[in-house]
Amino acid sequence: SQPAGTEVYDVVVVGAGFAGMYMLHKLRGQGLSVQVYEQGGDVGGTWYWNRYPGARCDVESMQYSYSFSDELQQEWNWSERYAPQPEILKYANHVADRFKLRSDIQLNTRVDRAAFHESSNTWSVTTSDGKTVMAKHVVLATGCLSNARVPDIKGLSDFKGKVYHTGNWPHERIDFTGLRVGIIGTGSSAIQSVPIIAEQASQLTVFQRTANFSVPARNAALTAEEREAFRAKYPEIRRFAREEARNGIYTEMPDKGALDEGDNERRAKYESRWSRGGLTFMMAYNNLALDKAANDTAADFVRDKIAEIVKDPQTAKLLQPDNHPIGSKRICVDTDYYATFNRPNVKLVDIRSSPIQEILPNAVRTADKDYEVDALVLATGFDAMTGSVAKIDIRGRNGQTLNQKWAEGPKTYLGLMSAGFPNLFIITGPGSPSVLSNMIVSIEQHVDWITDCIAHMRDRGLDTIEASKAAEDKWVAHVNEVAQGTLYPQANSWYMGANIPGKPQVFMPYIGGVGVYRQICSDVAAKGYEGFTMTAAEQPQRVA
Ligand code: NA7
Repeated sequence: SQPAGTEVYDVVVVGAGFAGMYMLHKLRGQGLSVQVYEQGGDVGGTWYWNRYPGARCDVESMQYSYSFSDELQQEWNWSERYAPQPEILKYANHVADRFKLRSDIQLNTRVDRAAFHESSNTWSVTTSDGKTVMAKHVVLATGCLSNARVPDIKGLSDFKGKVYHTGNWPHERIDFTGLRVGIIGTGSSAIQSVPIIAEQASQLTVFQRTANFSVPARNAALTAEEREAFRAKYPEIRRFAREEARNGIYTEMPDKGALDEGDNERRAKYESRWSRGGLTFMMAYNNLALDKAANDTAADFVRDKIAEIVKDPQTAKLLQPDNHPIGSKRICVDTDYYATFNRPNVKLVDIRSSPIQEILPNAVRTADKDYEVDALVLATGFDAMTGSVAKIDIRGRNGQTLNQKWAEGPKTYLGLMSAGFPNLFIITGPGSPSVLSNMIVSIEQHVDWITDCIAHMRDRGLDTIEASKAAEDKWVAHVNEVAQGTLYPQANSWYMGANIPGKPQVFMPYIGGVGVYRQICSDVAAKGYEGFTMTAAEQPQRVA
């Protein structure tokens, strides 16, 4: 029972990024009552928070966009091959307006708690404004890279200049003109922002623990003709991205392994991918993620490129990754990252050999030297895939919390549900392709699946759906087994939880490919939601 006046919804959705917005749109289309809570001051999720200089998506915009509305994809004009963050945020806002989503989204509201009540088979959801509502289903659309991680470095709070985290950037334009800036971290966010900050700062010091592989974006304005050509092919492009591509991106699929070709042919192929630019560099051959010797050929090619671009041999050497296969950490896509180290005002500091010991009020102290800085940028990443879910106190059957259940690593069936937590869905959760894919393709697939599942339940008067423990165990083992067959576990990456001290080291995303995964999910549904347990309502009824 609930206090009189408690609002009751069919579904509460947590988050109004690309996942939450589409989830709302689809569920409303089924006539369901839906309430979305969003912590940010507006829609857009990742693109609302990540406003650092140079922020862009590294999947091309014509593909990193919704496919559910043909009118939308035919009408929206992306300005560049990789649209900048403000444009992606504008697109998110356009979608919110176009599909009249805002009326069901409560902004500036964090979900703090969600508890399943076994007596009524409903969830109570408590928000930061102190309210509690009830819902039949809860959907976590909380994002995979949304819990920005500030490292625990001694003295950080005593730093007297400004400290910025790339994943939680202020809304006003930050101008580093005339300042000595230090940036910690060299992942995608740093690699995008370093060239821009270097143009403003009087001095930029880049603190690198692990060198990353990056390929040129070759970003450029899109012409009207290019957009039209793309749009004309959209049916095939979207079909391919969903069904055939491993990572949800339309590109030619390689039919050869890297060692099947001679040195000259191979070099020419890498050159052609390099000059075309972008993430699909890794699609030059079909075994780069599987075979170390094959992978070495691609890694050597990029290391050679770094040596060609960067003039100071010592800096070039430090920038050449030497401790993980290319692609086993998220490959980066850049505009002039390596060349930026040829600027006289940019310095690379190797903190692997000489770690940061503390932050002084005006400097970064490493084991062998102090580097004076006026402002600090933390490009130190996220508590990926589970971090935002872990911040919510989620209680399932018997009062068990999701954090207790996931103490040794996330456990899900298909990345969609976790046993013991009925009617709770996760979009792009751990155990699904998620961050190894074009996120919007994966988001749309999950949202469609969840919508169909809820419709199936309503049609049959079903009250709960829950992953069975046996199906979940089998899926977790499968996700792990597929990962072990690749080179991915050879890197200390955030895919493995390795960037968070104390986090269990488990390979979180499903690497079997977007198309394969979609087929598995569809088959499960076609077989009456195999691996899930469903219970009937005593008196089939709608909640709201
Ligand atoms: P990433 O890829 O997690 O990069 C974080 C970087 O920060 C990485 O170079 C880390 O080095 C470094 N780091 C993290 N903590 C520390 C400490 N304590 N000291 C020094 N260096 C540190 O995050 P991004 O935001 O760049 O990108 C995230 C994803 O967003 C990206 O892959 C795209 O999918 C979009 P490490 O490698 O751990 O040695």
